[in-house]
Amino acid sequence: MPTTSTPTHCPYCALQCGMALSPLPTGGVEVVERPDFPVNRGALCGKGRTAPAVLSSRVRLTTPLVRSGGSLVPATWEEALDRIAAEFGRLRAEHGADTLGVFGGGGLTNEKAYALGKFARVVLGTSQIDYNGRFCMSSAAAAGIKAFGLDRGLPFPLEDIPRTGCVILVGSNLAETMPPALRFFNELRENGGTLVVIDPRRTKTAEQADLHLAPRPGTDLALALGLLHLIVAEGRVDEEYVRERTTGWEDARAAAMAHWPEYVERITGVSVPELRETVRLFCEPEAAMVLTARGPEQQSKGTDTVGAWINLCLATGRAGRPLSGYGCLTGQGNGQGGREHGQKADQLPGYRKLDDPAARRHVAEVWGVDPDSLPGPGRSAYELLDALGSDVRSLLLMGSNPVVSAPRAAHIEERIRSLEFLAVCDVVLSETAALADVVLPVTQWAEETGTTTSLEGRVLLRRRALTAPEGVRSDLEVLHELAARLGVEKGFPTEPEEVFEELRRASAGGVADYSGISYDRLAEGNGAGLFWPCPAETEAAPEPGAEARAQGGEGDGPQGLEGDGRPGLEGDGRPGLEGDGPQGLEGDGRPGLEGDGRPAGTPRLFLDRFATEDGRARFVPVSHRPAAEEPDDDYPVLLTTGRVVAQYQSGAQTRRVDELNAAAPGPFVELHPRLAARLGAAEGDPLAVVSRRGRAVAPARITTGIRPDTVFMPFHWPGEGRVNTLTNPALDPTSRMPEFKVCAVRVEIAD
Ligand SMILES: Nc1nc2c(c(=O)[nH]1)N[C@H]1C(S)=C(S)[C@@H](COP(=O)(O)OP(=O)(O)OC[C@H]3O[C@@H](n4cnc5c(=O)[nH]c(N)nc54)[C@H](O)[C@@H]3O)O[C@H]1N2
Ligand SMILES: Nc1nc2c(c(=O)[nH]1)N[C@H]1C(S)=C(S)[C@@H](COP(=O)(O)OP(=O)(O)OC[C@H]3O[C@@H](n4cnc5c(=O)[nH]c(N)nc54)[C@H](O)[C@@H]3O)O[C@H]1N2
Ligand code: SF4
Ligand SMILES: [Mo]
Repeated sequence: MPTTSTPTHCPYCALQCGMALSPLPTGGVEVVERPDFPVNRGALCGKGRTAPAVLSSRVRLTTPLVRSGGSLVPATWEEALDRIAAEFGRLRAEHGADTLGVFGGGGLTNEKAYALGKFARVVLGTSQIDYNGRFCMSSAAAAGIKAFGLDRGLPFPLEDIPRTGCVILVGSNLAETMPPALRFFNELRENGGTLVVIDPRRTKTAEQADLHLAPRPGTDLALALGLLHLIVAEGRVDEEYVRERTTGWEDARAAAMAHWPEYVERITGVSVPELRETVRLFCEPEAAMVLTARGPEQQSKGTDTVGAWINLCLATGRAGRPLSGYGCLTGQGNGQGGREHGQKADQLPGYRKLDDPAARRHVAEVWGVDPDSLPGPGRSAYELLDALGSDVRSLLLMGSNPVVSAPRAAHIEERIRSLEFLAVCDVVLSETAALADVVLPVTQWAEETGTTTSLEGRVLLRRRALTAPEGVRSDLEVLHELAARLGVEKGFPTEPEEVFEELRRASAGGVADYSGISYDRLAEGNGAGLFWPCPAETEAAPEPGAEARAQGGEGDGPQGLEGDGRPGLEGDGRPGLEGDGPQGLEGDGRPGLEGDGRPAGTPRLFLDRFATEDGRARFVPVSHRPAAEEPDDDYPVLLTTGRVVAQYQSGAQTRRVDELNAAAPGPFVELHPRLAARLGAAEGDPLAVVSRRGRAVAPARITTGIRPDTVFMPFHWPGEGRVNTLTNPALDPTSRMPEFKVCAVRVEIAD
């Protein structure tokens, strides 16, 4: 094992902050700053700083567990693996492959996500695989594909933010969810740019804003339409851009014109002068951006909502131009890569479509199987969880804790309990693992090597920095062993680099093309990574000025990407941005170039053309519609949910860290003093929040920083305070994203 410090990345969120791990004389590692990594420049939030605490075996699972006589008891690896293989084999023989479910996670490395998708299709032969990213950014992904023909969270690096003129941040509380990223927005403001934050709560992020709009939860779609209406009415449309670079404007314009500002004010609670001021801040500078996060996306109309924000960018010529664009702030550590390599219900590696015959042929060839043997698309995450115990009789779970994080969680917990067989790979005994028939203890970030793709589309190398505790094995080893037991001896290597080499080939020619990326390239220089698409020909250093040409074009790209191969490559990945990049793109020496002049993949997308067949971005005509559940006499208050800085997701990992628990010990109900007065509630009083799906209890936290018609709860805790007991699984029709961000509740003092 390394005796000096190892450069690597944080295990948690999509910012993928660089850090180094230094061995301690007493064993274990400590986190050391890595100021040379350009994104966070050494800064870390408390979760990243304390991440090594979860490595210690005190909080770890270090032996497989098998259910026996109603309880989980220690077992050998052989027993545990044999049991899983036997159960999967039996259920498949008796009931068919589609009764075997697989659920993955956006925290898994690219290698694991790839291997898991391949395992489901090739070893189990099931279509029933999906993952928690469906709960995360799937609406933004769907809207991005519709409009631009391609989904990469940010089409530009974060370093562009300080140099744009205005950023509208919709439903992101990044001061708590990605604290080191706040720097880019502070720099924006220091440079004279402005920040508009849209959030029903006056969050830490909203406090940094020049303008904070606090709409009623679930009304972002109307808000964006109202802004577009004003943009048209005030003559601020970039007609030339619309003509040359887009299609579908007339229908989108007509839809927006039906959303009068006064009507929008009534729906959203945002005043007409605030709408006008937002338009002014957004339209006056030469460049501007819209960034969305979970606020507008986790809605039953999330795809249309993001579409409306993209329309705003397109109408004003603020997409596919330097320092302008729409982006989604992806959430999980590998939330980007995790959605590209095949653990999604409808997907094959390289962001290919499972129902595309050419894509099936390409991937089947890499996998050495008959294309016809690959199953078709399966169910989306919530629908899969909802089918447990009925159509889907067993589940292999890797990288998620749905008992805490799924919507309508009491129902989902009951579905999980009704499974014939549940196998969970985890590092700790999560609330879901505790229900399993077999639990396999696996290695984590610092004990294994792998790649992740950050919210910028930057592929990074996470390196092994210490030896795993005795008794644990990697997820890749688990898949290898299970495959062998189920009759597939080859194709599931345990070395991450070997898996990556195959992933490269499987992704080649796809939308998310990693074929030009290698561990060696990722390890070079300061380890700043490579942006996809990064096709193989960029590996051999091209002549400066040469274009990174799209290769292949076998016609297997989904979403009309075929034509000339992958659009979006020309121009934005090539050296020579200097000339045409206004506003200081030059400055720091051509962004996106590695030391030796090779392009670092494609940091900036769409500068010359969008990834659609005709190269134009597509407006989508969208209209306001209410949330799936609106308040009424019985449930008169709106509930929204989200995060706090010191806990991560279902809390499976961070609730094991003393320092983080001290900072965020448990759930709470944030409410306005007026609502508190109506209930007769004082700070800290236990409140019962009741929805049509259940009841949760947590102490009151009274603040003027929230709308009086809304309460907020974080979702990091199980048990009585589990907010997902309340949430509404109404799904977006396109992305199948559940409506985590709005449902109707009644609030009472708990007795
Ligand atoms: N500390 C911490 N950091 C994390 C995570 C974590 O669990 N903890 N998780 C990571 C992951 S996977 C993700 S996806 C990201 C999420 O990052 P964010 O999207 O920033 O996180 P959230 O708190 O879910 O939601 C952001 C904001 O949306 C607001 N909101 C609620 N309803 C609405 C609405 O209807 N409209 C609008 N405009 N806003 C609304 C909430 O008040 C909240 O402040 O964070 C990542 N980083
Ligand atoms: N109410 C409400 N609910 C939400 C949200 C919300 O805003 N509001 N947000 C949603 C979003 S955006 C997300 S992303 C989900 C996240 O919620 P979950 O999917 O539950 O995510 P985590 O809590 O990160 O769960 C990851 C699990 O995998 C384990 N793990 C970590 N790394 C590895 C690994 O490498 N291998 C294996 N085998 N296991 C590993 C962890 O210990 C943990 O138990 O929650 C969703 N739920
Ligand atoms: S911001 Fe995200 S990546 Fe950075 S240290 Fe915190 S959790 Fe880790
Ligand atoms: Mo997420």
